[in-house]
Amino acid sequence: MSIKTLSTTPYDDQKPGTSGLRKRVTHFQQPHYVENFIQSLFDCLPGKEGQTLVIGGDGRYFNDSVIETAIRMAAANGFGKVLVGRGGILSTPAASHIIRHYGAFGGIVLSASHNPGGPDGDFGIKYNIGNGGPAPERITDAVYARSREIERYHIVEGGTVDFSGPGAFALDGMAIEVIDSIADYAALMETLFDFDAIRSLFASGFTMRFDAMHAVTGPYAREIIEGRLGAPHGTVVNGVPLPDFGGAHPDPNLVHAKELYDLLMGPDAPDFGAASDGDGDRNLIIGRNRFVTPSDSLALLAANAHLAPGYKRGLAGIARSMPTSAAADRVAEKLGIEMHETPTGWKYFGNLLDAGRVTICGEESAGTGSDHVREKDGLWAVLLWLNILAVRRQSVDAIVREHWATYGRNYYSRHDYEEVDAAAANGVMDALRARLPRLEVEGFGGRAIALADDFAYTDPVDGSVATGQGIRIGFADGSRIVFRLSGTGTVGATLRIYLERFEPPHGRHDRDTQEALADLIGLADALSDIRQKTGRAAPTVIT
Ligand code: G16
Repeated sequence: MSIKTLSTTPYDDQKPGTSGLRKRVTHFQQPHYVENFIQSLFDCLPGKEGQTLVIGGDGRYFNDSVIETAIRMAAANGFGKVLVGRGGILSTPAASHIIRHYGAFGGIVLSASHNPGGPDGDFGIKYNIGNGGPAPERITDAVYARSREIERYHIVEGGTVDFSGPGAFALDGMAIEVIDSIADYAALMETLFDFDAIRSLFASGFTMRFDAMHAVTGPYAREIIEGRLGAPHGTVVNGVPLPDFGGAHPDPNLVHAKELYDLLMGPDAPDFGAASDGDGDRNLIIGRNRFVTPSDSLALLAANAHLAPGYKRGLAGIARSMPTSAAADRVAEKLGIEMHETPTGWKYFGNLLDAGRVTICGEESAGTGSDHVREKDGLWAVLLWLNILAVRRQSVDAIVREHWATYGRNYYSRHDYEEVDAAAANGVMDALRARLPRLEVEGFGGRAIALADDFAYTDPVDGSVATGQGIRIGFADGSRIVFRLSGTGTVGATLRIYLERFEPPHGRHDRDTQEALADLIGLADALSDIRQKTGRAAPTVIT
């Protein structure tokens, strides 16, 4: 066993996106691609010597191999200890909790989230800092810069690295502890939610289906929902994590979780349906005959959080990503608490959470979470919903309708054009950007435009600035269209169009969403000329 320093040549495409470096597995399998990125990261972490690093991933294809490489490189780069998930598995929120709970220096989380897995699927590497949250841009920018000049990496060769079962061992002087994160995570959930109340809800005959989509949440959901909360065996389906997610796309939306959606809309619907994604940080919430949009879910959770013991003292504030609907803003206004609008990416919530300025955060991309960790947390959202249902003893549909009657309804939808030619997608954005200065003056399609800009954000805690975060076009009546390029795709570009229209408390809340947004959809098409510029007749995914 010895530390080797091996020479390498840089790649020029290791720029982390919205959430770490995501590429096809085959891309990561290029010679030294993984080693280059991990060494670039370690080179940008002063003070790591002797510290503890958490390593784990969502169990997708290539997870084991990269975990072994990361452990060998951590030992060669002077870390004192590695905490690794049993079998290499840690959900993203559990990894965040483990980093915080054990006071680790940081963590490497291997996941491409909701993207498909398998030899031809996607892979990803992300670094989380000591607060448990995704590394801020100053770190990811430094890693990218380093990756463009790297010439060598350090690795321990020889010795055995076996993280298949619990235990502790050492590699060239670095301690390695294989941990089972499920118990730690479940214990944290017990501090936040009224498990007795939820147990009585299930005991009263309440029915649920949780679709773990053959992804990382399965074992956590089985332990908590079926084990500790007493839901009948079989409540959690697709609960065994598979390296290729059973060939499916572990994205809990209406397209990829269609079976769950159909069940909840059908004659044999359980009371409550939920799903989580590849690495367990996203969630989908569907009541019997009622899909809850992620933006509405954020607002509803914020308005009802006080019903759960962990939040009974109220919320310090709420934060949402810019493209998320303004439904939560109305709740913050009523509660008289701070509301923050940040760029897309959970990393932008970190400072606000650390500073105690917000308690709950959420994004339209099916992510909600709180200050209990520094990542979004799929199972947390499901448990908060269950806690609310256990206290209110109303259906999801009734709770949603009551919310709209109080706050009004933000009709909301996202239209995605996936795997579009990158030049064409950039062309759409550039043309829109060029029109911005005229739009506020001239309006469009006979509509007055109140706001037309490319979203920029100044972090109120550390003053850091993020620009170019998406084109916002706000109409005088409160409607809004946002155009943005995704930062998580791995092939070509994904263009997202976010559409939102506000219907006041006493307005019509029972319209079909696409129909209620039809005029905005037409305006978005006309403004962007997207069909002609991309050659696409329609969006790939509508959520
Ligand atoms: C990641 C980020 C989220 C972001 C989402 C969508 O989620 O953590 O904050 O909202 O991507 O990003 P984009 O619109 O750029 O594709 P995940 O679940 O993929 O890690």
